[in-house]
Amino acid sequence: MRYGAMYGPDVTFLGVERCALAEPASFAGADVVIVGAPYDGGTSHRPGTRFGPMAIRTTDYLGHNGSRPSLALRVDALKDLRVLDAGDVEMYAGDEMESHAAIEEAVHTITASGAIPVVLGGDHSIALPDARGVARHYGFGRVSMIHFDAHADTGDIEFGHLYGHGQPMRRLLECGAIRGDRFLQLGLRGYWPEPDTLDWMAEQRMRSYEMTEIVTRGFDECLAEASAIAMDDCDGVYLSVDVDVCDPGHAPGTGTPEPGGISARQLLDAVRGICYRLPVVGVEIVEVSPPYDHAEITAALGNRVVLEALSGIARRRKDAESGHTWDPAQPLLDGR
Ligand SMILES: [Mn+2]
Repeated sequence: MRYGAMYGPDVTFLGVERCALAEPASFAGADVVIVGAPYDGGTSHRPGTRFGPMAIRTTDYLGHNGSRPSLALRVDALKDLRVLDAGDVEMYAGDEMESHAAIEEAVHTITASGAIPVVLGGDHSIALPDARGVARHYGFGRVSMIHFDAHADTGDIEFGHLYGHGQPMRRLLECGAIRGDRFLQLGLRGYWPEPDTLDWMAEQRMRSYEMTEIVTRGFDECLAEASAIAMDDCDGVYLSVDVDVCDPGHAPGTGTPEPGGISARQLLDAVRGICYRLPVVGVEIVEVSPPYDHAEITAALGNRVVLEALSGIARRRKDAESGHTWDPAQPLLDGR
């Protein structure tokens, strides 16, 4: 079933064709299936990400016509790939266990069909069922994690429970879905978590690029190093984008803003490059909270994160067929 109009009209991402996860024939042969997870019961501070999926789907000044030709990559991801939108997974207000179970089943169903799931959050608690759903298909420990965020999201017990939006990464390691030494975090900053949590992360051999390191060494160098680690003895990469990795000036509509982040431009280039260079098997964009947004800045960024990911994947497949390779950080001047 589709969730319908509870959090907005039952429209699709920029007008792509719809499908229904209960009807396998409707998404057979899809390259990418977009699905909304309007869950914000894991939020610790400002709520509202349940309105994220609809805002990410529709915030765009161009016609919602199922076509987005990339100026930079010379692909039209929504046409070159078969991209479908399965609507929103039904969420159970106040029940994170049942809600997370429904998300995990949806993501696993998409992955098992051979398509790449692109999950529109929702708060970051959904990273646990999202990445687990992918790992159940590829094998626990076989998919690495590249995680953009201001926060490590490795808390243990927060507000008396285990499954809030500050804890999914610890739960993913504990259950074995993702290996600690293939867990790459970029953009951390601020005043959380506590030292005991940092100690636990170090014991797990997680690699976190705090903003000071990114500024000192350069974002591209950190990304290249993280990408190399991600591809060492793993079969695919799960890409988790918390929009609060960007500076609040570039992404004000989010629950736990932390000053001093990367720019929207840096995030889009990073997502594009990762999806072009690496075998990405799942993507999520989380923590877009429209009630705290201004002028749709954050929703528009979320929309473009999805498009950069899809365009990178489309260009990767096109070049794999033709044998061309190029540096997606460089302008594409020959127009191929
Ligand atoms: Mn997060």
